[in-house]
Amino acid sequence: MGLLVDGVWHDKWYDTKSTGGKFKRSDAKFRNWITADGSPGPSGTGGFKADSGRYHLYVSYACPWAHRTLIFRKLKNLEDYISLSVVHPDMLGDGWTFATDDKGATGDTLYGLPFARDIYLKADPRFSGRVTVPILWDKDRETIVSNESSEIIRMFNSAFDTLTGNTEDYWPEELHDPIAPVNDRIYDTLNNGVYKSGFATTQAAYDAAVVPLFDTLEWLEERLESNRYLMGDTLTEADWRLFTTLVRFDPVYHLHFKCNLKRLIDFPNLWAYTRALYQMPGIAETVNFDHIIRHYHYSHDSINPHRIIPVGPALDFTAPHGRG
Ligand SMILES: N[C@@H](CCC(=O)N[C@@H](CS)C(=O)NCC(=O)O)C(=O)O
Repeated sequence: MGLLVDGVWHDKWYDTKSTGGKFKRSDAKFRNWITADGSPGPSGTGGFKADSGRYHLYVSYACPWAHRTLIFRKLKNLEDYISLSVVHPDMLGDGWTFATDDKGATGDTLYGLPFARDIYLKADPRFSGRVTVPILWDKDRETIVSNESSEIIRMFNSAFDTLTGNTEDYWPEELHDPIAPVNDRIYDTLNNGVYKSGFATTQAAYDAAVVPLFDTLEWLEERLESNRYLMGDTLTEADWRLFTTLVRFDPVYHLHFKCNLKRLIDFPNLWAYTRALYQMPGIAETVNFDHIIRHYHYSHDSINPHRIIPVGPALDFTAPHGRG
């Protein structure tokens, strides 16, 4: 685990000293958008036109943020249009690597480079910041289009529609307003909340994260009692953003990140909803529990110094969900 400063790699854990024990996630630095015609998106510069074979996605199967982009690549039939590399699940002193000695880790199928940081350095030899996945790469301009998952999924949602003919819309115009506060609460208290809980280095920072986290789970449990999806009958990006955290909850966050007031399976609606999403066509193929469980327990030696990988829990994501 580390970061680049002026193009030089430093093997350093997150700094929580300056924040009273709190984990603070830094903002993604590459914020351009692929658009249908190459015009600029909401941020960054233009010139990234949707095209077949031009873009490459670097992901970790373990990472919930990268997982969102894998799901959208699948849902929007982009697999033949956007190529893929998968990093090794172990993220140690060199950060994410392209080692291939683990099933599912593909190596850097584009350039054969050893480390994910080399992709950042190829885009900007003086890059400063964390080397995170997902990375959306432009093979033509040899640069990073974006390393922000919430924006990558919106590009995937619509930019390639005329090429693929897939016009399914997970961010429909009329739901932009209602989706925003739901995304915000889920991001802050749950998607990022599990990390704030798990990476806290003081009791106060942990308490401040874990209490709102379970409040949000209770709120969602109630919402899903009378709603099939977060926005009622329409399946949206809000559901997929939630799903990648829920699917990791019992295998990782409950034990490793100390989010243990309850398990996901103790919330009947949330658990059935998670199974319903898992069972949608193609989704199970994007979920790699071996990488998920291995990555967290093996990589975070300040939390799990002996790197023992827990045996469970035994969960059946394929059990009937009964949600229509
Ligand atoms: N804002 C980014 C966050 C991505 C992120 O933090 N990914 C984690 C993996 S789950 C990572 O690569 N961490 C490496 C690090 O922080 O050094 C996004 O949503 O795309």
